[in-house]
Amino acid sequence: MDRSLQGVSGPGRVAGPEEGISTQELALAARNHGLPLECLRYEVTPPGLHYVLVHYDIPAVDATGWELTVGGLVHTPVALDLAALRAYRPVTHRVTMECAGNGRALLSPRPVSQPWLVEAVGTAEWTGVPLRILLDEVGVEPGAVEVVFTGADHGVERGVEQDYRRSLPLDVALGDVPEVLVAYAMNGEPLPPQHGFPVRLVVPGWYGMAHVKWLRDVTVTDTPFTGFQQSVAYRIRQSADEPGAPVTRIAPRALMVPPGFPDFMSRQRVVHPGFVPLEGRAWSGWAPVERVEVSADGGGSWTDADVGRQAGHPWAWAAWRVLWTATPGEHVLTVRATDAEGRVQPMEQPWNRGGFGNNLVQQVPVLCVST
Ligand SMILES: Nc1nc2c(c(=O)[nH]1)N[C@H]1C(S)=C(S)[C@@H](COP(=O)(O)O)O[C@H]1N2
Ligand SMILES: [Mo]
Repeated sequence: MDRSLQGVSGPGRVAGPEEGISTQELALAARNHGLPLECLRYEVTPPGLHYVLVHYDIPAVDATGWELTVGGLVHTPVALDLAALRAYRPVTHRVTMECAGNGRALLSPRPVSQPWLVEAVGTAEWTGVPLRILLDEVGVEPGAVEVVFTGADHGVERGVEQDYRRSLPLDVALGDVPEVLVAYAMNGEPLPPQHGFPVRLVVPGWYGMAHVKWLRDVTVTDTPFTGFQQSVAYRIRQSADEPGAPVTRIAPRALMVPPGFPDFMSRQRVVHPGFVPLEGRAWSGWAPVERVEVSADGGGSWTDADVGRQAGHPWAWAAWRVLWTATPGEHVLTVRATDAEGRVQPMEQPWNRGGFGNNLVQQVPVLCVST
């Protein structure tokens, strides 16, 4: 038996044609839960219903004695405790966050990893200090190119022992659209342990991996960060041997509150004939969602849904709604979002080895039965 880390931590791979979900993938799915899709009905996701993704363990972090260090290529490095962070003027952003691997388990072939269907999304009100305010205060020195964020969690991935660590380009870290937050509250309460207590990064519009939880250090650097979560993971690749492109902002996606009622085991949706209101949420990390269309015939014809923007919340999902007339028989409902920059969800799966950023349209089979 291989006693090195490689023995417990294999390379990334794609499932074989007939390979079902493994017990390892099930273990990940049981730890990392999604948003029950009926809870798309809430504009702000209630506590406990927001999706969770944790690579290693939820670390034990004691708020007493906890400090966030901000240093590297700066004039005056600082260490800030929670009281020091709370002393800044608090800023709140309502942000829809989605895991870059959302939709992965529906891909064919299936990348073997956290097996999300489509439910790795949630919207929360995050409160904290804008990162640019902290960086202005410590004084970023000339020659800085990136900012590296380190979490308090530690583990092994693909044979590499590591702290969870990601970077942002300096212009993104200092930007005000989106405004990156060092957040200490979620929906007005201290962060729950699974969402990064006591402090996490929030990068509105970007996929989840950028929002480093259990944040303990911020370091300004003069070279691009090449750590595991930046250069190995979270790259869009067709083959294992290419460097790939980094995963950044969230591609547009619309999801539907599953109509009617479900079967316990199969989750098959059942409705009765007549008017069935269809509703859900749609988002894009690039631009506001401008259009949501629904098809009841597999994409042959489309009906525009009413889209309600959240005034004052540019980083939060939009509600959509349309009325469908159900007739007895089997139907497949499809929903498709388009953002203001013309990005539209594809009808064919966008595939890459990690299953990142794929935003295939959602398809919901519905059985309509007479009462
Ligand atoms: N320190 C740390 N930060 C992390 C992660 C992690 O495992 N460790 N997971 C990332 C990923 S992949 C996602 S999708 C989001 C999930 O955030 P949530 O669990 O609050 O929804 O956190 C990100 N931040
Ligand atoms: Mo993620």
